[in-house]
Amino acid sequence: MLGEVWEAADGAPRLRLTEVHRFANRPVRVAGTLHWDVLALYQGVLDGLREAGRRSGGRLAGVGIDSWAVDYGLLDASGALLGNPVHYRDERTAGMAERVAEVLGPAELYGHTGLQYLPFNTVYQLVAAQGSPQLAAARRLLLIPDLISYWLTGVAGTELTNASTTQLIDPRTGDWAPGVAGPLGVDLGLFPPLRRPGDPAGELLPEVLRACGLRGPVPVTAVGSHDTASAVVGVPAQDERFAYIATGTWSLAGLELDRPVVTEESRRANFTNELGVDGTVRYLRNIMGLWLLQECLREWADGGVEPELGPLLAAAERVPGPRSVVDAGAAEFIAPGGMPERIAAACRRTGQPVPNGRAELVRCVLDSLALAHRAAVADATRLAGTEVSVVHVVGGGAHNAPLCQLTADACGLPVVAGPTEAASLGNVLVQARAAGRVRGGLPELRSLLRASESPRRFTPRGDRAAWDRAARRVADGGRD
Ligand code: LFR
Repeated sequence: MLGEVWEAADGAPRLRLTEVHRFANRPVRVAGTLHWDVLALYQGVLDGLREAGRRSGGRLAGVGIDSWAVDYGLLDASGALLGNPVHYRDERTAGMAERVAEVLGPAELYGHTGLQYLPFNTVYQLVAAQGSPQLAAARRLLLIPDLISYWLTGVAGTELTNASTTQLIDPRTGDWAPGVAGPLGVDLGLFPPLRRPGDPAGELLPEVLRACGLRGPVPVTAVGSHDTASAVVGVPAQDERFAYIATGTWSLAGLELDRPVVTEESRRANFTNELGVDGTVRYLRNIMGLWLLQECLREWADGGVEPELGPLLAAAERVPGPRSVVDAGAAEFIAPGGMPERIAAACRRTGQPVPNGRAELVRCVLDSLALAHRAAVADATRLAGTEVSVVHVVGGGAHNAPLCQLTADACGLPVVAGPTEAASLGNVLVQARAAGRVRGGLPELRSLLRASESPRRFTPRGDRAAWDRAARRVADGGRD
């Protein structure tokens, strides 16, 4: 994505974002393990930089990297990558929560880190890797955006917003949590020094400049390198009374707070305290998100071609609902494969009608997501002792009008949908500020966003009771 800050006729800055290159991210299962094809991703990044440079006369004012969280690459003493990073959806973390619990109970672990239990948190991946020759040979661990940044610059660092998803950071101090790493035998020395969004992260190496046809120097800036941290910067909120849902493969639903909520009640509600840009806390819950739909589409592909989403969504809108709903927070949906059958099985198990045909199944996914969004917003406000007057939906799902409307209906709150590219916008805004092109804190960055983007508004429609009943069906395992 190429971001440009330009001056409008009124003399005020505006932001423009252009997609210059898109590449597939295709995980590869090999010898029983699901990996990221990280070199293909790096090549995609180089191709994108070359295209961005071509469109801006070979000059770029900066580069910032964000990606999904928790996963990492290991480097040996010479800085060479030791194997392809393992995908967080790989099964290697099965049973790790139990193993960790023998050393640190769930309450104690939450007390240190305030992080939601997700089976794939980095700490469980590292415990699963213990004893492997690869980990033994490792001298450095780099989270995915830090790895890309290292290849581009030769400079190694650990960006804090993403580090906060490892379950090795204390959200109160914004520093490592030795009380977790020590007892679990995790070597914090593998992580290079922490850096914060806005910190310099090196310059593009001469070989990268050459490969991309760029003129140096091109500084690389640490941004909210966790995509969700950047997406929250990209929420065009007008004041502080908002909830956000960053929708894409995942739905990350919650609040922006100035301090973490690390209570036992919060742990039981499976809320996370990830760190955000400018010292904020992302108090949110991970919900399965459009992954449920993506996996259905993949399953329904005919000769490698997936069915078109538009007509399917239109058909799903005509199905009366909410009817059958599944728990879109359940770990049973994390792994890839067989999604339509798994959703049908969950409906059957909970005594609800099994969706009949694609439209009904898509409707079930949309209703289930809307319901999970509502629960997350309600629980977050209750646990943080605050209220909201609007729900911002950003990310890919902001394009999905039925999902936005159903979310408004279920929450009983207006939904403001867009921008879809919130993560890229948040990334670029933090770079632009570091480069001195824009000034201020998150409110100023967001007002620049509002001047540059036009989101769509969805007003809640009637029947709250139907959503209450659907919520009970999920909570009670199917009984109305
Ligand atoms: C979204 C996201 C989520 C994280 C999940 C796995 O893209 O980064 O925030 O929990 O991917 O890393």
